[in-house]
Amino acid sequence: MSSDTPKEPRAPGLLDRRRLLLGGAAAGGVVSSLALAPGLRAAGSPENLPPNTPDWSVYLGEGVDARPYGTPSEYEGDVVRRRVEWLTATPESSVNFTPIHELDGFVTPNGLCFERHHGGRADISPQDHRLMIHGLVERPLLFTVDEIKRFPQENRFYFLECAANGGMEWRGAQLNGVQYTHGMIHCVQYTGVSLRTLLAEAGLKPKGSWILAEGADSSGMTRSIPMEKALDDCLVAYSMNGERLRPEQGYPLRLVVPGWEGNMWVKWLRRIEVGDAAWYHREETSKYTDLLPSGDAYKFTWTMEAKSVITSPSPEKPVTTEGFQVIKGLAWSGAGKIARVDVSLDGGMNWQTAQLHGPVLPKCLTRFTFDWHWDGKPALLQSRCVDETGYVQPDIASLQEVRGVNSIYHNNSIQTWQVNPDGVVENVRLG
Ligand SMILES: Nc1nc2c(c(=O)[nH]1)N[C@H]1C(S)=C(S)[C@@H](COP(=O)(O)O)O[C@H]1N2
Ligand SMILES: [Mo]
Repeated sequence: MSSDTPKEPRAPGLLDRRRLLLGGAAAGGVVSSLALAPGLRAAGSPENLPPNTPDWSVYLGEGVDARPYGTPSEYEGDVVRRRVEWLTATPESSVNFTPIHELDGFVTPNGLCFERHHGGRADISPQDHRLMIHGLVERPLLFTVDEIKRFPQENRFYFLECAANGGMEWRGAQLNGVQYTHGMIHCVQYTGVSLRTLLAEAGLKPKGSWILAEGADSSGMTRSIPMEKALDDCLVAYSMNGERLRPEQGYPLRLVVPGWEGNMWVKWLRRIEVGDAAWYHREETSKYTDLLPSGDAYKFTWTMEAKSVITSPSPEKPVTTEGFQVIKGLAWSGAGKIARVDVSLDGGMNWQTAQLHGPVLPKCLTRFTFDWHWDGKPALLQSRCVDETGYVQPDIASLQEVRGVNSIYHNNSIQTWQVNPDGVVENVRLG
C-alpha cells in the first residue's frame, strides 16, 4: 500500500473544466457581445436540479393524443430558418437559411430545409395538379400525382445547394454566422421515380437533347437540363425524409438533379418539354451565369464542386471553455463522395485529417469531426475537403484568380473562423 496521503479524486475523462468562458459567472472570462446559447443564458431553475425532484418526475405528462404531429422541444426554439432582411427586396422572392450550426449527422430535418422561392411558396392541392411531358416524344402524357407514385420507386439521399450559397463572401468576410455564409444547403432522402422511367414512358424521339422543366408557382420557373443528365440520376420526387414533400420544397412534385446547382431542381413541377439543340437556343430559359473578370460569363456551371465548412465552433457557436472541444462540420461534393477532410487550427499552415462519420454517400452531405484541446490562445480554424475525383477545395485567392471578385455563384472556397481568447468566433478573411 502506498503511504501517500489520499489525493483529491481527479475528474476522469476529457471534460476537465478549466477556465470557463462565455456565460460562466465564476469564470472571469470576457463576456461577449454575441447572444449566448439559450442553455447558457438561462441559468435554469435550481429547484429542478439534484438533489431536488423536478415536476416532470412527479406529475403525469401529456397523453399520446396531445400532438398528432410532433414538434421539437420548446427549449429548441432557436433552431429555426432565418433570413437576412437586406438581402432581397421582398420575402416572396427571397431565401432563408438552414441552421446548420445546430444540426448533427447529415440529414436535414424537413422543417429546417432552407427555402428559395422566386414567387413565394405555392400551396397546391395534389388533386388539382398534373405533370405534362411533351415536345419531342412519341406520346405526350399528362400524369396525376397518384399515377407518378405507381411507377417503380427510388429512395436516395442528396444534398441541394443553391449556387448563391456563400455568394456574399466573394470580396471579403461579410456575414458573421455560418447559418448565413453556408446555410443555403439541405440534405434529405428523396423518394420518387427516375426521370429516365418517365421519359421512356413518353418515348423519347432521337433528336431530343434537352429538357425544359417548369414549375407551377407564380414565378413559373423554368430550367433547361441536358438530356445526358436527365437520363442519368434525376428523379421526380414526391417524398422527403419519408413523408410527403413540404410545400416549401415543391409539394406535390419536385425535380431532383443530384450534385447540380439548386436552381435546376424545379419545385411544384408541372411540365417537362423535350427539345433539340436548335429549340433550346430559341427558348427563353432561366439559368445562373458566372461573371468573369473579362466581362464574359460562364453560361453553364452545373456541378456544385467540393466544399466543406466547420459548423461548430462558428460565430453562433462560440467556444465556452478551454480544454477538450469537438470541432464539427460538413463536407459535400456534387461530383461524388467525399474522400477526406483536413482541419487547420492555424489558418492553413498545418493540416490534420478529420474523422468522417458514415455513411459517406455520393452527392450527399458528409459529417466530419476533429478532436481539439483548446489552450485559450487565438486560433484560425479551417476545413478543406477532397472528393473521390481528387478535386481539392480551393482557397478564395485561387478562386478569385480565375473568377475575379464580382462573382456571386459557386463560391466553394475554404472558410476561416477566428477564435479569440475570450472564445468569441468571427468570420475573417486571411491575406
Ligand atoms: N418552381 C420553382 N422551383 C425552384 C425555385 C423557384 O423559385 N420556383 N427556386 C430554385 C432555387 S434558385 C433553388 S436554390 C432551389 C431551392 O430549393 P428549396 O427551396 O427546397 O431549398 O429550388 C429551385 N427550384
Ligand atoms: Mo438557387
